[in-house]
Amino acid sequence: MARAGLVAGNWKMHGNLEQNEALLAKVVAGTRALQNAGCAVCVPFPYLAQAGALLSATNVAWGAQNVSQHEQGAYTGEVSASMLTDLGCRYVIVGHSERRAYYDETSELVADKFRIAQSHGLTPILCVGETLAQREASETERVVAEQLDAVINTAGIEAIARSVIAYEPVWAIGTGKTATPEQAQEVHAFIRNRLASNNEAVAAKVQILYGGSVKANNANELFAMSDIDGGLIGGASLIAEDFISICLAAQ
Ligand code: G2H
Repeated sequence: MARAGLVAGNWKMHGNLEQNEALLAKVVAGTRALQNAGCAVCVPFPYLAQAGALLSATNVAWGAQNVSQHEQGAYTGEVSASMLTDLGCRYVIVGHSERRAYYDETSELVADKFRIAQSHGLTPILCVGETLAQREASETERVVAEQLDAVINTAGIEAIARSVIAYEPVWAIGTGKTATPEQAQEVHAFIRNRLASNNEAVAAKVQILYGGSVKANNANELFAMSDIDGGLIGGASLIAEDFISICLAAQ
């Protein structure tokens, strides 16, 4: 890999205090010797303080899975970027396909979340990806470009260098259907080339992760591709041994 690797766990809506403690203790121990790659966990909001307490003196960073587009105010149930920095978050996922699909998050809203996260010093992990119907209609590049361009138009191309991009084909998420390394590489290269047409230095620097049914037994071949810098890991991030193996594959 031309860039340092990164593996981020996306716990989604899983966990409890007892399980989290056991999982994080194993992840810390198993990734202690990680070289030239980072490891992070994006946990549900209620467990951010626990993650901070258990991870603050370790190599494992932590973050959230969503953030409000507003600074503060009467937005019942929302969590602001400054609250995330208060809790020591380094990362926040924005634009995950589950939020786009189930909570009607548009690319413009995702761009606003991206921008406010960065303005508070957080590193957004921007998720992009097409549905199966869009892939079958040969719309993958159009969809990914639209999702990417919304953020570039709002935050500027230089902002992309201070973010992480995750390509997550919706048809591969939690389905057990992983994109082949070649399919993933093709879209990663498209993303990097599109960024390069705006700013080559930004394109060369930004980490682009693959997400969608990454497992311990397919991480090596995915991460061997030249434009895949690591992974955003859902289900397998809840199993310590599997998540550690995936982190080690990103070195
Ligand atoms: C995609 C991924 C993590 P999974 O959503 O963001 O989940 O690895 O379970 O497909």
